[in-house]
Formats: sequence, C-alpha cells, structure tokens
Amino acid sequence: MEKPSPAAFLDLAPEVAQALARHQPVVALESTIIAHGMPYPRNVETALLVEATVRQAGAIPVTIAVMQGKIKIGLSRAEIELLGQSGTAVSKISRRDLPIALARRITGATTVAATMIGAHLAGIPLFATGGIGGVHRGAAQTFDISADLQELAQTPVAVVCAGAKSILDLELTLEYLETFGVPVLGFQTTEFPAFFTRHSGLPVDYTVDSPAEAAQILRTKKQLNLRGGVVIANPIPPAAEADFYRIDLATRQALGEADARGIKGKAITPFLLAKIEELTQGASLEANIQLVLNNARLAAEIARELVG
Ligand code: PSU
Ligand code: MN
Repeated sequence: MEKPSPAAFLDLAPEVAQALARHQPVVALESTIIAHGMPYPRNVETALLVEATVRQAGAIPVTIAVMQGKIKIGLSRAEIELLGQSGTAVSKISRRDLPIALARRITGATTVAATMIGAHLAGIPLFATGGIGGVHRGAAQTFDISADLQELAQTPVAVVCAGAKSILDLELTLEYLETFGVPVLGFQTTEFPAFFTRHSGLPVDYTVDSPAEAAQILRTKKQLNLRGGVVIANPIPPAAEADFYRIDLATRQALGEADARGIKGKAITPFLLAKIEELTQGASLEANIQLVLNNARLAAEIARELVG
C-alpha cells in the first residue's frame, strides 16, 4: 500500500485555492440539499442564491460534491445545474460512500458528513447548510442515527444550521451530541431551533450573540486541538417561519406514510422532505430556502471574523 495522500482526491477550484492561500474567508456548502433536498429548478436557483449571498456578505462560497473520481471543492454553475437536474438520480454520498464513489468515479451529492470531510481536507473550517441529520424518531428500534453526528464528533469543521428537522428526535439528537463532545451554540437564542420553526422547547448549551463571539470560540477550540466540530444553530428569521401546526401535522403524516411503505436508510430523509413539501403545498420549501440563505449569511460573517 502507498502512503495515504487524500490531497490526490481533491479538485480545488482555482478561486478556492487562491482564497485559501491568501487567508480569505471561505464558506463550504453541501450538495445533497441540492440533489436530494429540494425539487428542480428551485434547488438550482437556491444553490446559486446561497452562493451569491455568501459573496455579498464578503466570503467565497465553496459548494462540494463528488465528480470524476475527485472531491470537487468549488462547483461551477454548470455542475450545480447538473446535480440539481439529476436530483435523486445522483448518489447521496456520506462518509461510508466516499471511497466507493471515488474509486468507481460515481457522481454524487455530499451530505453534511461527507462535505465536512471534503472541507477539512481542503482546509476550510466553516460550513453552512439547512439542517443537520440526527437521531431519527424510533431510533431505539431502527438504530437510524445520521452519520452527520459521528462526523461532528471527529472532524473539526463548524456547521451553521437552523437546528434539525422535527422529522428527527431533537432531544435524543442533542443528547447524542453531548455524549460525543460536540458543542451546540445557539445564535442569539437559548433554544435549539427546529428548522422550519424557531422553537423546539429544548435548551442549547450556550448562546452566542455575535459572529465575533462564535469565531472566538472556534479559534479557542482549534488552539486546544480538540477533535470534532461545532454546531452553530441559527433560527429561521421570524418572518419566514412556517406554521408550527401545519408542519407538525404534515410531519406526522409523512412519517406514517414512510413507515407504511417501509422506507428506511438513506432514502428516508429525502422522502420525508418531499412529502412534507407536498402536504404543505410548498410552504415548507419556502421556509427551507429562507433559512438556508440566513445560514449562508451568518456563516460568511463568522468566516470573516475567523480570518480577521
Ligand atoms: N436535513 C435537511 N435537509 C437536508 C438534509 C438533512 O433538513 O437536505 C440532508 C443533509 O445532506 C444531511 C443528510 O447531511 O440529509 C442526512 O441524511 P441521513 O439522515 O441519511 O444521514
Ligand atoms: Mn440514516
């Protein structure tokens, strides 16, 4: 066996390589949300809008995916369009899928876990998305716990998200993160946000009030050389919040349908997202788009503080 050389599997866009060399602020972005999280063409529009939002806030956006046997760090417009149009026809790539997708040159969208791996290999410490995966409801029986949580336990990338969806067991998700030593910081909130809505009734460990405060904690963690990531939980803006009862009803209906149809494993999260969108006549999608943009903006601000 040769010596490990993960860099051989990275394909850094020139703009990204230059930005990193110059210590400019960069924000990594995932691609499963594009291919498996939203319908075409809103997914492509949103992905491009997220990139534009990061730029406007003064950082370089870096969307990550797997293509042609490489982890692509920074996608072109055409590549984002390709992933968005292909939708679930492209693979959903988490940690366990990475070696196979690279060896077999499979095109794939990266989850939070796989995006964190790519970002870390490229030297990007900050990542924005919609929501992280978590402990699924009924996990005591199904054992369905997203690999995102184990990634947060070991890979030093901070993830800005709107909490996690209530398709998950949020209380167990927070317990799991605590066990594995992952700090959960609420951005200007004392509560862990529930993705489409601002409130879950569950407290976060700590509240940060500014991007500078978040950056200071990330810098301290890096200096301590502690492994693992940080969750920065940023609630959806009040004006974009979805109606709690509507979402809750749709969620319970979607979970029931998934159960009846025997949908599980990596297919369950995309199924539930699409079902909830259908049942709320698109209201969940509008909220989803707004919260991702809000996270992109905050991540860019934190990225600027980190290099400042
Ligand atoms: N949660 C969302 N939207 C998403 C996802 C999660 O609200 O698009 C995606 C992310 O890419 C996340 C993945 O990493 O689903 C988790 O999938 P699983 O539960 O199969 O680990
Ligand atoms: Mn799962």
